[in-house]
Amino acid sequence: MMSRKCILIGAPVDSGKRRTGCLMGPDSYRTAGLAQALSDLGHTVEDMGNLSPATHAAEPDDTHLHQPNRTIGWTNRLIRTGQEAAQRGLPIFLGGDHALALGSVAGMANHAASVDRPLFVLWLDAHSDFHTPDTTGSGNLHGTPLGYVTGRGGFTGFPVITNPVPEENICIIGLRSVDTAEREALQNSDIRFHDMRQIDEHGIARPLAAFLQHVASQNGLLHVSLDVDFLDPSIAPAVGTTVPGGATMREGHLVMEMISDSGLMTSLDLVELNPFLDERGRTAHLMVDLTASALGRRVFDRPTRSFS
Ligand code: NNH
Ligand code: MN
Ligand code: MN
Ligand code: MN
Repeated sequence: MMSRKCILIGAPVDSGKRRTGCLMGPDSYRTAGLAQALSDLGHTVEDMGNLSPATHAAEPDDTHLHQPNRTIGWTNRLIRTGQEAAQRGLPIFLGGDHALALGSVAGMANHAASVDRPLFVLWLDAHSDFHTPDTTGSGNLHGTPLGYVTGRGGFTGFPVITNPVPEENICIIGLRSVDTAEREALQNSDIRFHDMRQIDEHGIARPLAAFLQHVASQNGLLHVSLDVDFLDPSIAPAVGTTVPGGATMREGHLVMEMISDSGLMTSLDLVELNPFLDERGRTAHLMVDLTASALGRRVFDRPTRSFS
């Protein structure tokens, strides 16, 4: 495992939905020992502390959207900070809700363009987050980042997407809650998506291995966006939008271990942790442990026996 420079970017974004608490996420990851876990693996760790949103206008009162202007402020801040950090190391965005990914992914797309490599995105989530401001029923912008970064319309007032992520560069795994408008848009898109039923039938390794192989063949950068609700709520209760039937402990770790083996990951989001809903820090600890798996933590360096 290559030694990396991990840059922790505290992004206490809490504007992406109505239930608050995700703003405590970054400090919860710190308390759960994220920096130590990474340095124990031989990585260098820099903690940039917690960011705040760029200056933004007051919220309009004539919109179905929840706090659009604060999310615009966050998006501006995260694009700039993320793009700068990506030149120096591997940014790890400590959320914060998933609205932070409007900025983190757009920033990584700009970075990828600047080094003339394609960006790929692995979206680990119960939800597809492919809404636009026009299609969202809830008005919660944490349901829109994949719509935004692929260049779908309707994001008035948001930074213009200069480097849209091609749909065929995106893979979503873990789906079990998809709104009607998203389902139709997804099915008409080139995004690769895998719901839990497919994972039950064929396992989680197969679609992931295929995607990682594809990223490698294109010499791509890989951004991983890990939503707490990818995991089953029985092991990861600290999230506002629990959906039963999620990934198990081992499925979660296997995904991260395969990402680590691939050596492809160049940036990571840890999102939707709501520490107010946690049980003695267990969800924060699990997210830290999954991050460690993605960055090289192993029981053994090599499989001790081949079963093939
Ligand atoms: N699709 C729903 C919405 O747009 C739920 C989104 N919630 C999430 N996404 N937690 O990951 O409101
Ligand atoms: Mn999400
Ligand atoms: Mn989700
Ligand atoms: Mn631990």
